[in-house]
Amino acid sequence: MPSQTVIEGDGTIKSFTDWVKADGSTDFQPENGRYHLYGQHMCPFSHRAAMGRVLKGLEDVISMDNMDYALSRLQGWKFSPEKEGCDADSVNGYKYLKEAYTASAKKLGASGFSGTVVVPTLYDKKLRRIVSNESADILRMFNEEFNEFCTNKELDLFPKALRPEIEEVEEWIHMSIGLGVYGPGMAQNQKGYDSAIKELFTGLDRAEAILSKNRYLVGKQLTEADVRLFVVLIRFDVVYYLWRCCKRRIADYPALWAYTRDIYQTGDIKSTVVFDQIMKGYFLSYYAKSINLDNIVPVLPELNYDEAPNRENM
Ligand SMILES: N[C@@H](CCC(=O)N[C@@H](CS)C(=O)NCC(=O)O)C(=O)O
Repeated sequence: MPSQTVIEGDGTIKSFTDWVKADGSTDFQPENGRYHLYGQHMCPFSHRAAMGRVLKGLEDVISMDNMDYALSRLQGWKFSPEKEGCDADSVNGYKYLKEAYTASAKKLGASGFSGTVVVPTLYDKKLRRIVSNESADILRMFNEEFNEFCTNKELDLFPKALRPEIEEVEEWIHMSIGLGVYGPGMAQNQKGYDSAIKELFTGLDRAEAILSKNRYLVGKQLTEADVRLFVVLIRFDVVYYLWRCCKRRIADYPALWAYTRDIYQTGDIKSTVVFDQIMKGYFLSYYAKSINLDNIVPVLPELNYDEAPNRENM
């Protein structure tokens, strides 16, 4: 079957956009042990995939390696098994993730890869190529396509009846919060900073209003919209707040704070939140270079994510 990954006019590939499908409509059948996730705990997008994997009970079905947290501008993501909590490439033995991208592009007949090498990356060990490097798609594949093998079939993060509403909520959350948290830190002048802060906190106030009346963003159940908001909220007070998003902490919003703890304490989600790597990742990667020239990782703020959320009856 033809690959959905596009070879651009210049002969290169910019992103991998294939899908694992249980209905046999693509070359990528769900199989136990066939797929591998390259991720990094610092990254909120990678965290979406890691949460999907754990929530659906796919830890034994889809293997995973955690990259070095210190993302380098020149080399990109690398494997540093000598660092605590970081893995070697258990599939290909590569040193850099870009090697998997180049080899996969060549395998597809392209001259090379010209996009950004990102985490998360979903890799097929059987066809020896990348399937997808888009977290939103990987989360949906984990949710829907591996039900034959996962331990939590019943959980549906993207139920048909709620799809339009989920997509609508995700759109504004992505723009004003998911991307919005980078605006204040990256602003280059006061005017840009002021408008970035306004957009971000308007989004957070909107989420607070919804979550003060509802346990979850959409319907009465956990959906992918919650996954996508949670990965930002759990990083907010320990990273983004320190990156000039300092009007208010999540811990100062009653509903957002309780909601963050509620999701943190759901299933095994806690195991996907590695604060040490989140802090190191943000403060030692090239992202931080403009505001943290000295490679100092600040202390983890004292916040009790294990405190009871008391939201079960909402
Ligand atoms: N659209 C991608 C974005 C993923 C992404 O931007 N990941 C960042 C880390 S948080 C990355 O790998 N950046 C690599 C770089 O900037 O060199 C997705 O959602 O999967």
